[in-house]
Parts: sequence; structure tokens; C-alpha cells
Amino acid sequence: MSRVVTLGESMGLVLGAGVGGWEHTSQAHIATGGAEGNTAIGLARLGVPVTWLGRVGDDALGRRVVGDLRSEGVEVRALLDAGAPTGLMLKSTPRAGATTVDYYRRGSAGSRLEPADLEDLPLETGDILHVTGVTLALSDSARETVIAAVDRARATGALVSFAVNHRSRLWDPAEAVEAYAHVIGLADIVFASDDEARMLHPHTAPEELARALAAAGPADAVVTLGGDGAIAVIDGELHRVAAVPITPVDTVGAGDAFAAGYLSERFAGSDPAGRLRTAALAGAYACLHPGDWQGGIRRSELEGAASADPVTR
Ligand code: KDG
Repeated sequence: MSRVVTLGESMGLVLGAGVGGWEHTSQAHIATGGAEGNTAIGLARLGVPVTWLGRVGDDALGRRVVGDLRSEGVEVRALLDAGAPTGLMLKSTPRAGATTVDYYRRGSAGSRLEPADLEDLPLETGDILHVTGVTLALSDSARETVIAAVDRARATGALVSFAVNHRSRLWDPAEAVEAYAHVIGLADIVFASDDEARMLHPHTAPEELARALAAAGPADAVVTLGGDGAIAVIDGELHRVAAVPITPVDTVGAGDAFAAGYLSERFAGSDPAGRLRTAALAGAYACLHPGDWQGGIRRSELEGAASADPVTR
């Protein structure tokens, strides 16, 4: 049976409770995060068979990462790296409405991913491989692993999905743009925020950004516009979707959920409007919880989600 396959780094995630920087905050919640794992959970909630592959340390956080992914229905291929710790990410709200993310992941187990790890990667014709720019940024060996996985997917007849997911704290923009352009040229499906698309295509109007991404080869090029929804060029045709009106609690993870929503419908063979509708709903739901993926919508909730009654009886 076909599936979505993804790889990357998932980490421990410490969420500061309430408003305050780490200088003052005394309470926090412990969770997990990581772009590809977040998307994998989003897909599993939407009923898509999905595998996540990555390295974790031989430590409690590594076991937590694996446990969270598995309990959400993701098939996990966790490679235990006894030589490095599981990475950690801190998310705080130093001032109301402003989220700050700090990473403690240099040299982490997840960043030591290497091409030989792909031996464990199941990939068949009809599958979708989903990768992101975060893994490209982690280390030379992680970048080589992403490229090797993409090459393997193309040789196997699997589709390649790429979310740019630029993380300015992880690398230099010029190096990043070169790597993104390379993978976009090999991808079938691309997701970028308008800022990310503009990194690749400066001075381009929003409605032209999706066309510019599609011109590099992907059949599906999707540009997310935050509160203005998304714009996409799919098989040469321009499509738009409005954002689902919500009051966001935290927007980190929304892009991962949007990709999950889109891929779930692409996987099911839905038309472009159906892909974008579920993507917009999934992205919006992720913003209704402070964690990266916990607010994610489930397939059984999709139909009712369009109606506005916030009370479940
Ligand atoms: O997209 C959400 C991610 O930012 C988060 O879960 C962690 O992958 C992550 C990253 O590197 O930012």
C-alpha cells in the first residue's frame, strides 16, 4: 500500500507557560517538535499511512520523540545514535504576540543523519517522499541524506514533496537559497511561504511567486500567505484558497500542518480545490494549540470543521 515517507530531526520541545522570556518564566510544558515529524502526525491524523525516519539519542528525550510519533499513528524508523543527545528546542513568548524559538541542536543525534541511514527507508512507486529545508540546514551529512533520498524517490517512481521551511538561525541565506533551488528543481510538489518564495524570487508579486516556483519544474507549487490564505499553480493553472478565520494561539507548526492537509488530499487523488481546502483547515487548526502539532485536525473532523460552532456536544 502506498504511503508518505519523511525524514528529518524531531526534538524535545519546551514550551514556556504564559508570557515571559526564559529570564523570568518559571513554568513550562514539555512536548516534542520537528517539521517533518509534525507533518507526519498531521498525515496520520488525516488517515494517511506515513513513515518517519530520523536519528535520536539514546536518552529520555529520544524515547519521548519516538513515543509521541508512535502514539499518533506514525510508523517510526528511529536510528539510535548513542554518540549524541536528542536535540532540544525552546519556545517562549517574551512579549504578548511574539514567539521566540531557541535551538539546542548543534551536533545533536538528529543532525548526524547520513546517507547510509536510508537503508531503512521504505520507498516504492506511488509513495510520496516529503522533505524540508530544515534537514538541509542541519549538517553536510544531513543535506547529502536529503539529496540521496530525493534521488532514490525519483528513481523509484515516488513523488517528491519539498517544504522550504527556511530557518534563518540555522544557516546563511545565500547557501540556503542555492540548496533550496536545487531540491525544488527535483520536486513534484513544493510549499513555500511568501517570504521564502521571495528569497528565491526577489521582487516578485505574490500572484507571480507560485508561477515562479512552478517554472522550476514542480507540478504543484503552493505559496502560503498567512492570514490571506494560499495561492498555487497546479498543472499550470492558478488556484487560490482563503484562510480559515481563527484567533491563533501559536502559528509555529501551521506550515507543517498545511503541508499534511495538502498531501493527504494529493495522496487521495483529490482535485486542486480539495487539496487546498483541507490544507487551509489543517493549517488553521494547528494554530489553535500552543504545541506544534497537538491541535492538528483529524479526518473525522474535516466535515464539521467548515461549520463555525466551536462547541462539541
Ligand atoms: O515547523 C515547526 C518547526 O519549526 C519545529 O517543530 C521545529 O523543525 C523545527 C525547526 O527546526 O524549526
